[in-house]
Amino acid sequence: MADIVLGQGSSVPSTMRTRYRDVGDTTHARVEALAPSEIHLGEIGGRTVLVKQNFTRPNNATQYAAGDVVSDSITTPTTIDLDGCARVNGGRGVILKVLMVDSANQTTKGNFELWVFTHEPTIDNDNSPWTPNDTECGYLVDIIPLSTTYVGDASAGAGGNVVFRSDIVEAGFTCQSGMDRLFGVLVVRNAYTPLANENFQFIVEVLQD
Ligand SMILES: [Ca+2]
Ligand SMILES: [Ca+2]
Repeated sequence: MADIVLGQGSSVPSTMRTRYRDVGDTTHARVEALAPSEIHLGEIGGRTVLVKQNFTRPNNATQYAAGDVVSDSITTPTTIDLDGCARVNGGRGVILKVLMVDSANQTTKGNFELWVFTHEPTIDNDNSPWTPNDTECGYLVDIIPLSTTYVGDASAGAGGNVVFRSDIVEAGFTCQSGMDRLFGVLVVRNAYTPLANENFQFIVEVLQD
């Protein structure tokens, strides 16, 4: 005889799947197994991933004022989309740390913050003041100062690079339904003179639930 399978929605719990396996002639052995689901066995403390994204700022070297947004356009800027922060859509996790690799090694370093949201805010144009509204701020995960700088290649300007490192963050989040993404906005807090087409790479360490 063939195996007999009792799937979800029958007389077994929705998380289980029961199979009566044919072990010869008219005899069946009952086998219980977990149905395909989000249940994990033997996993302790979630798992840690590095979420990466980058953007290139506009082709100008216009000095920023404190409080300006650093973004990818002076007319149609986009947020820093951090895909895969959660393991599943609507999932949860904790941001542990952020590294930002700046393609330019300027003499006066930028003093940057990464604002992280669960819902996409309206990002301001590059080199314009950052103006999140009250509703948008209600979706903040954290504001992460990129407070420590490490010079990589010490060549001046475009020939060099600098790594900005946050302190330990520990910012918990729940992604909005249907998304595993968080949204970032880079804000500068000093008068920073950038390079044209300066690139910013983000490496976000996330402990996923
Ligand atoms: Ca460089
Ligand atoms: Ca400005």
